[in-house]
Amino acid sequence: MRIFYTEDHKLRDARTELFGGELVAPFEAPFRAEWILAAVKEAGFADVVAPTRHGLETASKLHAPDYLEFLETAWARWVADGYRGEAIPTCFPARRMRQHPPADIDGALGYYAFAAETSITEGTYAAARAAMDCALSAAEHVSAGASAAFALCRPPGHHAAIDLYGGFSFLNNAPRPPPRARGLGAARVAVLDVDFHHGNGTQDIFYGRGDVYFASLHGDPVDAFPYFLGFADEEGAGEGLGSTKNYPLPRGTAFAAWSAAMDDALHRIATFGAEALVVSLGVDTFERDPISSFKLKSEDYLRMGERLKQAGLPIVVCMEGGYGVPEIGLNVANVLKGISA
Ligand code: Q9C
Ligand code: ZN
Repeated sequence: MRIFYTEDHKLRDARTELFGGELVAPFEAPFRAEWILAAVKEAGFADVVAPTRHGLETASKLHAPDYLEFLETAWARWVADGYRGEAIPTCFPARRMRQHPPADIDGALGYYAFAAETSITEGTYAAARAAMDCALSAAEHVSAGASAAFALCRPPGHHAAIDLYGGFSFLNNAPRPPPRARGLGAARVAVLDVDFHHGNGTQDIFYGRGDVYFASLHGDPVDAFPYFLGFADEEGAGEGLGSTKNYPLPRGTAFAAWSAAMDDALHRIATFGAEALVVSLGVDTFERDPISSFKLKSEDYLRMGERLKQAGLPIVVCMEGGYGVPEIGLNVANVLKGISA
């Protein structure tokens, strides 16, 4: 399985994350991609290539133009206003307030953020573009006939919505239907999001579309980030009605219950008639993940990969979350091994 990776992910190296009332060293940091790359190489995946640089054509179909312009210019605007720390929003257009982007960068941050933990820094936009390049290149590789590809995306993308960032995500990396499939016209693609957190961004982008099925297994938003989306009664809207499926799961969920939910999701994806599968792979479902509460074990990720392979579809795996512990590398390698078996 080919792996798409670029050192440009290191351009995303924030000093601060707002956590527990303190500015701490971010959980989403460069060591993650380095550990994952080392582990997949160790596991025998030697075909590691740099992504092709892409323009904003695909991003423009997923995100609003004003949002893309905001991301590209936010850091320069923040510095120009004389702020000395990293860019963190402080004021949000909450209930009964006006939804419009202010000219002031401090206000614009709040308008485009749905969460405040994620600082914007000098290299953030360039790194997010590079992550998107990995996802696009992996999708193109699968379109050219490969049965699977792994985009080692960093920063992650599944929380990035049409015009919102947060949850360590800026540009959505997940929804990259292989152009071959799109070219068929009747193309149907499924995104299966197995990160511990609900993929609110991906859901938002495809909520009204009937040609993309979105299924997410995640910590129940009653007690897990992103708190305000990912409930079982969200099923899509308009042409997309019935094309969104959420599996909110309780704290402490282990592989037996988790994999039963994944089986249900894959059956629905088969019924939907998907021709390609995009997997938003977070390994923050691991039992020792520092910010999550599921109980998956390293060997469970092998079973996960084997079950994904059984779907019998071309697979684009995009890296999302998974934090803190060395096992993130092994866990990702095990998923890839299962898919390749
Ligand atoms: N007390 C991804 O895994 N902070 N993003 C949660 C919990 C944000 C996770 C705080 C977690 C974002 C891609
Ligand atoms: Zn996550």
